[in-house]
Amino acid sequence: MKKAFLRASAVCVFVCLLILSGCVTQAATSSLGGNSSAGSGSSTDVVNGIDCSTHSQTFTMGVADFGGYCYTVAVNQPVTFVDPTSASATHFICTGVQGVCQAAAHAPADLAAPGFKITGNQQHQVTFTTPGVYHLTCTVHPMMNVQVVVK
Ligand SMILES: [Cu+2]
Repeated sequence: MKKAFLRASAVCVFVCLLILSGCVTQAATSSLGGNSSAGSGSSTDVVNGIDCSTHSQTFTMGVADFGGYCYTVAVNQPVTFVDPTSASATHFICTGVQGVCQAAAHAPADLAAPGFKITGNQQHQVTFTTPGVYHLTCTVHPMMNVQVVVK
């Protein structure tokens, strides 16, 4: 009798876990769900209230790209960061917001604190290997922020 009860509750726990893991998977998918229709060429590719429909594998330092915009990049394809204009500027680019580095799961190692250094007329490439939404900032210029959707 007691054994049967234990077995029944074990089955219940198993079923509950199955249901729960289904919920978690669904939540993780829906957090990126806004992008899933982008393949159709729709221009309503909005993530966190920012239009991310522009695809770019090149990011220019400064307001041009780091002025709070959002870009979509391809997974496993190098993203090039360049500063072609401000010869004397130095930037440290990391995952985070408003000049503060924050660890981001699955982000390229170069983007971990303190970030990679880039100066005028230099280039630096990083490759995102995991789809998701990443926030990048510059620790030298807290106003430099850009959102990257990798897919
Ligand atoms: Cu900067």
